[in-house]
Amino acid sequence: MSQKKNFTLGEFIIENQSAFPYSTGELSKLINAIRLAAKVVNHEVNKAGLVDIIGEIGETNIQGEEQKKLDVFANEKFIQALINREIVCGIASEEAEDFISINSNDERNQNKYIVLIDPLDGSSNIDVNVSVGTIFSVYRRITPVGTPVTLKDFLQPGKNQVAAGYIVYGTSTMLVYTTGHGVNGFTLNPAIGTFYLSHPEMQFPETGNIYTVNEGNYIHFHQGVKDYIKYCQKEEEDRPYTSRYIGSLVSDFHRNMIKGGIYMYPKSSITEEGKLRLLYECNPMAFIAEQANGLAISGGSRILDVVPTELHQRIPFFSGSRKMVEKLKEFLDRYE
Ligand code: P6P
Repeated sequence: MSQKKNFTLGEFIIENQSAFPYSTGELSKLINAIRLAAKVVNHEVNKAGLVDIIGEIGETNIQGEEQKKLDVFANEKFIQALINREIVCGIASEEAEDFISINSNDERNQNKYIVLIDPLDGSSNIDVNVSVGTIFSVYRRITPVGTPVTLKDFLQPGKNQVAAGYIVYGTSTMLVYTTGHGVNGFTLNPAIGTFYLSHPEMQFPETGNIYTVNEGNYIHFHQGVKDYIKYCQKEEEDRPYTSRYIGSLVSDFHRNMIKGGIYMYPKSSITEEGKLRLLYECNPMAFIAEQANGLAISGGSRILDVVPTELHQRIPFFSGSRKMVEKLKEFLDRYE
């Protein structure tokens, strides 16, 4: 695939679609819809502190979490962008209990894709001006085209994904995504509203010296995780590692993919299933991790092999540089 630096995202999509002559172009249209919504949300995130769109709306989402105005705004914008183009037949969102079934009247589209999205991950950081992100995951439906989607279309293992990506609204706004042929990062030039290919063929360094975990939960972790954290802190070989934790999955994952590191959100005695959601946080990040020569596991199993049972199910999540995840697994296996 052509990786010409400074390609715009639009040029990149066209160039890479031409590599698949039989493609209908719907996946390209889908990524373009994500691109548009990302610009709209970025604009709002960047002015959040200036106008009355931060803070809570006095409602809670299905996770029982205080809904932020920007959560709801971002959710509406991504869903609107996808529905308006009639290229997806279903959407599931972290912000909504049930999935949305979409019937298209546009015969030009096979209408075969479904999207799962966490529209504004880490939104508790908005009020303190720490970066947040959007995470998306794309599958082909498995029920017949032309019939309403069912829960079965959404409960597919992560290895079935056709695309996944994230937008990180940080010091600069980036869109990073994969369609199964490597990972590429695009940085937004806000002056002209264009994403440029700034990080072609992103790869996790094989190892690193950053470990990322909320150490405030240390006493609740299972012994294997505790032992690994002590291993990271021991003065030996290339250690102690550096501890870095932003509390925003997209930002922590993105930093570790560039510098090398491991992100951990383990299960614990207070969160037996972990905290992160399998379908619209762990699966898309795991697809990106593996496409960038990293790993993503949940205890003993590969995240992308897990067969989901519920739309909003949580799962322990460990992802990052291959050698660091393999070393963690050695510690976990001692207690399995
Ligand atoms: P904790 C944000 O709410 C999130 O889902 C991830 O973005 C982040 O990594 C994690 O939760 C932070 O959780 O329990 O450390 O605040």
